[in-house]
Amino acid sequence: MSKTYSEGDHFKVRDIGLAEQGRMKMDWAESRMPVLMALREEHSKKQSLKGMRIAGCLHVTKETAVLVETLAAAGAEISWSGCNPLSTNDEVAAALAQAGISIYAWYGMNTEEFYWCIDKTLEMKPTLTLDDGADLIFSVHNRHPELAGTIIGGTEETTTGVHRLRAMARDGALKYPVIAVNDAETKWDFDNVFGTGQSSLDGILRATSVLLAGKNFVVAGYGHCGYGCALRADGMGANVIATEVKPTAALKAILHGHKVMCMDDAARVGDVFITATGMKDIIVGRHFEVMRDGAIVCNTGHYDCEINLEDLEEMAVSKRTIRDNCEEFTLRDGRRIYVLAQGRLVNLAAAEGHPSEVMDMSFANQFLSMVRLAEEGKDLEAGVHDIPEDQDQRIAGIKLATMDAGLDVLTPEQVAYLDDYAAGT
Ligand code: ARJ
Repeated sequence: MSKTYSEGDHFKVRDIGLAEQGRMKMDWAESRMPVLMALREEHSKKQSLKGMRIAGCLHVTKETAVLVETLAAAGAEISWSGCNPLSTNDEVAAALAQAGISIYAWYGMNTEEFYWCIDKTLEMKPTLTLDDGADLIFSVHNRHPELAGTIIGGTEETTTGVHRLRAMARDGALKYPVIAVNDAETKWDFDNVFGTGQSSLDGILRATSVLLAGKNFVVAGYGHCGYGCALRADGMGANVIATEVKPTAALKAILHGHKVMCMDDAARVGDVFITATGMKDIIVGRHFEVMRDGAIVCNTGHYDCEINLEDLEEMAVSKRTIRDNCEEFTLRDGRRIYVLAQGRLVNLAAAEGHPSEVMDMSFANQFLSMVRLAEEGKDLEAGVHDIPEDQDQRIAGIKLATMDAGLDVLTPEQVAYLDDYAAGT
């Protein structure tokens, strides 16, 4: 990989010369993100974020760029880094840098560079933080605690991050209010299901080009993300096998028409494996030991701990990159196992992440949460806060209006009927 960079006083990206291609990707995304664009129009007039300094740590994609430029249009000063070493789109990063946004992000960075980028974004002494995976909030708390005092609040995009922040809040360790964007219905019920389903299969197909019809497709974790992957793999004719630890989730998978097995059994029969659990060590040495020749293994969870690649490295006699984002490990007995995107989020590393249409709603929630924090964050207690219910309906309403759908309205009599406990049979 080329180790040259473009650097300026407000950015470090792979190649600023890619800005024009990045801008075209952003134009494409804007035309598919009507909710965020409506919010941009409204809040650029109101300047709702004037005086706010927002540090963001979230995958640098064309959709994120639309969010960034919406925050900037509303008056905020921005400093951004990516939240995964393999998810930055270098063209988009260049376009944002070209537009004057402070940004520190490039595809293929190492862990040290990852934290260097986060630290650069913190130099602005933010008033708000915006996270996906909570690495920025953790950095403030663990390495720059002196910054917490001037931070009004933050947001968190994803299940894994919200989970950890709730644990932190329970221990009394979280120093400022954080809004759980993930837990909005217009986020988890769309992004996590339909976004993950489509983009993960997109990543698998770009990295392998295999036929899915007739394959045994093992989904580890039948939460919202796993459900989305299963739904789409099933639609392409694969035989879906789910693995779970939670009885109700396992039961759902069965009633959706899938097989449920423990991983020790699924490992023997799977052709394609995807982990979507948020838990470490889902696929480990003893599973690789029994896999079929040619098995494909990938992850769509936030962190790269779900597939134990150290185990596989130890078992392999050779390794080569056979296609982009596809590494072939050959074991002692000659079996070959293919790992996609180094076990990192396959949908962002090997494809482009969720489509713009679905990120539109996730990022409308991010944007409105930033505005809420700017307006009333000082009155919110340290801890994890939910999105208000009316925000979900408002976002869904704007989205629906762009979709040629008709929506019925309850009459006053119908509204009264709902609560009428005198009316029975
Ligand atoms: C930015 C994306 C994209 C995309 O909202 C999703 C989530 O919860 C993630 C966990 O890290 C990934 C994030 N996501 C998916 N697709 N973020 N742009 N196109």
